[in-house]
Amino acid sequence: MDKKRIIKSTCRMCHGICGVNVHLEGDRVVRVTGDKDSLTSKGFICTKGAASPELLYHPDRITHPLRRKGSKGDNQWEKISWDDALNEMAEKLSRIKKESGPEFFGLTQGTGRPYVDFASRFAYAYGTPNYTGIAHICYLPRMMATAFTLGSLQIPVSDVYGFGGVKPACIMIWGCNITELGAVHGICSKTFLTALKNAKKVIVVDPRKIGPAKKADHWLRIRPGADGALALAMIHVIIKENLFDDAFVKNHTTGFNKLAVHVRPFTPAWAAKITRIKEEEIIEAARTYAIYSPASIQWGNAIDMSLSSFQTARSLMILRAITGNIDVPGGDALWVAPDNVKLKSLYVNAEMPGNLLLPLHKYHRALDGTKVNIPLKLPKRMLLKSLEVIKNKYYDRISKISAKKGAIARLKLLNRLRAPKFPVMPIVHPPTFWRSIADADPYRLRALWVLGTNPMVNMTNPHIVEKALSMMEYTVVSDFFLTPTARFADLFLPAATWLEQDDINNHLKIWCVTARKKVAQIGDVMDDREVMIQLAKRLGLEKAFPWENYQHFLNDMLADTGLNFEQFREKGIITGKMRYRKYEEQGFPTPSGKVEIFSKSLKNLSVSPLPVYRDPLESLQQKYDDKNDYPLILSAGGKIQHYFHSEGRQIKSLRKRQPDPEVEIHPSKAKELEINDGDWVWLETKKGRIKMRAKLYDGMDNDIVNAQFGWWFPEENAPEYGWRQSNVNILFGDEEYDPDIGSESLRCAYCRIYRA
Ligand SMILES: Nc1nc2c(c(=O)[nH]1)N[C@H]1C(S)=C(S)[C@@H](COP(=O)(O)OP(=O)(O)OC[C@H]3O[C@@H](n4cnc5c(=O)[nH]c(N)nc54)[C@H](O)[C@@H]3O)O[C@H]1N2
Ligand SMILES: Nc1nc2c(c(=O)[nH]1)N[C@H]1C(S)=C(S)[C@@H](COP(=O)(O)OP(=O)(O)OC[C@H]3O[C@@H](n4cnc5c(=O)[nH]c(N)nc54)[C@H](O)[C@@H]3O)O[C@H]1N2
Ligand code: SF4
Ligand SMILES: [Mo]
Repeated sequence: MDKKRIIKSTCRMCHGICGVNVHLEGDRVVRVTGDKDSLTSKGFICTKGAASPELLYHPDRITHPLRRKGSKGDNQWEKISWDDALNEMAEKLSRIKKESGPEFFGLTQGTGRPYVDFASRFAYAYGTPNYTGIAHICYLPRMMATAFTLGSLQIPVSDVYGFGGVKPACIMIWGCNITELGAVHGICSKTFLTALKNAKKVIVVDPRKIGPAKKADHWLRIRPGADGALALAMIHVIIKENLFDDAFVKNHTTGFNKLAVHVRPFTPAWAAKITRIKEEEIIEAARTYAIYSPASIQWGNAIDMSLSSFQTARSLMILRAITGNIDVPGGDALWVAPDNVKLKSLYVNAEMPGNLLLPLHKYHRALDGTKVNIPLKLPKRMLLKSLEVIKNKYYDRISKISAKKGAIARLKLLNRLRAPKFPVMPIVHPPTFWRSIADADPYRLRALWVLGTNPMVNMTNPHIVEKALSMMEYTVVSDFFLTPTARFADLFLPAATWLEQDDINNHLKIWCVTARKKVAQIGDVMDDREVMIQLAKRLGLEKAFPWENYQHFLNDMLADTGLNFEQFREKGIITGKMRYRKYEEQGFPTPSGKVEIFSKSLKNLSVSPLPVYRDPLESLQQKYDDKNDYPLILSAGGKIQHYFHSEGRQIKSLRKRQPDPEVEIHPSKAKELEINDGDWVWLETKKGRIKMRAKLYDGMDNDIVNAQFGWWFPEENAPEYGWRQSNVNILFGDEEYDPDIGSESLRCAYCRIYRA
């Protein structure tokens, strides 16, 4: 019989926070279970994590590089070697750089996956500003709000571990479904649930009666898209009733008096009309949040998808600040990363994303810059010279003093160079990126690397994505499977899954790094980071990728710990030394050294320096003169428990749990429309319609429908894989965007629904 072994590792079927035991029989991974000894997850494992071996051994996985045969999009391939694949790609990229300039290459990625530390670094080192992803609707609005308020790219996180001996007395869950999803942005749901049980007061802000809402002290059943109004009204109440933390406000914030005047009109009565939450409930919840201390806000992705994503996130940061909850035990923690591991998190290690590798004058050519076609006006030499000075200063500051100050400084600088449409968007705006390829405006990219993302399903306006992909001269896709996106590749690079990776797992989990261990190798798959290191050699980018191979990179990251990767694997975890109230000694890394309630930096970018609210329904109403034809409010997204985004539909155990795409509809509305539970229905907006299964759900208002996102059907015919049938993003075309950061209102749109 094959020898049985258990290897401890870190799961990566989502953002990766759970410690797991990988069970092997001989060389075969037979099971993955939760690790009771894990400090982050205490034995938890979700269905996705447990399905990891199914992903590893899936028969549809592509395990060798493929080159397109036949015409683009036909899904006809020939197997080639890695050497051929990398040589071809390097040759192509070198040629394009020489003929047209590096900006004619673009790179797009998905949410944080293991490759995340390398992707932007690769693009910037190559010399293109055209790096993008999905961040405008995921995390970035909250991250940039943190940058402009605390001066830091490090987002405060609910102190669920209670390292300071105190856990939150009050937890406000805002647009976040962590208890169902398994893990959200670096917190495991089990750890969160323990903290939740411990809290004296729980507030839930969600249009749906999610698990914790059932027992919450306040369930604020908010109308979708109205979060910004509620947040402002809560600030109003807390200031009016003198419930703020006087000492913290006095000593550690700027602009409080301006805020107090600014929020006067944002009364609970004003917000009640917009949010559908009773005035009294708003007041009571604000009191609870302010009085029960320490309090923390567990915020979620719903905030990132409105027409005031950035501003709402600013309001929530301000709520945290004026109640004195930032960086205190049991409040909203700012983790201390292990200080001797070079690779902490890209959010605290500003070197890793490689922003500084891009020559400044190249920013000028970004696809979403309004200046792109205008020649630099100042004598070019002079301008570039002064920019070099700023850049050097900036380099220095960013690496030596703090990544945080650098973030704002960088953005301001980029704004001067790029004049982007969305002033607080630090990378190319994704919808504009795709539109620009389709329209060749301001110019058409010649080569594109789609690295671990499926934009045909996760992007709004997917018809434009399709058009863009079909027009590209040369597209490389890195993935595990052939997807509706990969179909358009000229070159397909098969990626390693987490069971095939060694890693210093760092993503977001910044009070520790944990080990991930390679236990298998299927076919010729390769870690995306090894791919980039090997490509860098061929492209002369060794300065940015100075490692012989990926193993050397890992050892380099650990060099100051006294451990090599093997030893780290044995140890399993390196933790930072948690300290709270760091601001008392070092202030906040903002220009003023304080929490910037009023932000001059924003004012300089022509962004409201105090938080405001924009109602998506108001602007939608102007466009819908036939509003009666689309009488329901659509929340289009929300993550699915058993899948990570558009992944996993080919994994049997997961598909069994969630076989069909679902749209939730209130039973009374369903009755009115003669829809039964489980019926196939058409869900339609002005932009298109899709088919989903109706799921009757009474935990929300009767004019709201809530649709899943991420659907395509790997079992259906290639090359389309049914991507048009149930893809919720078909319902969104050219949208109105949040003017600050470019997000779409995906949680609040008008729709109608009827039996198919
Ligand atoms: N299982 C699983 N886990 C995941 C992921 C996954 O795909 N699957 N994805 C990961 C990623 S990248 C992300 S971004 C996170 C996202 O995870 P979360 O931050 O939890 O966000 P969502 O699940 O998108 O939505 C959270 C909640 O928002 C509510 N909601 C809908 N509209 C509104 C609104 O207008 N206002 C408010 N306040 N609430 C609203 C929904 O009812 C839902 O309960 O999850 C991560 N974890
Ligand atoms: N309407 C609507 N749209 C949304 C959302 C919503 O709520 N509503 N949510 C948004 C959010 S929050 C996010 S984060 C995005 C998600 O967008 P993405 O993060 O891009 O997720 P996927 O669409 O699943 O595409 C990821 C692809 O990468 C592959 N993959 C997985 N891991 C690796 C790896 O390590 N290496 C490589 N090379 N490939 C890998 C998978 O097989 C899959 O095909 O979608 C966004 N789009
Ligand atoms: S929550 Fe994420 S990290 Fe944890 S077991 Fe599930 S997929 Fe793995
Ligand atoms: Mo996300």
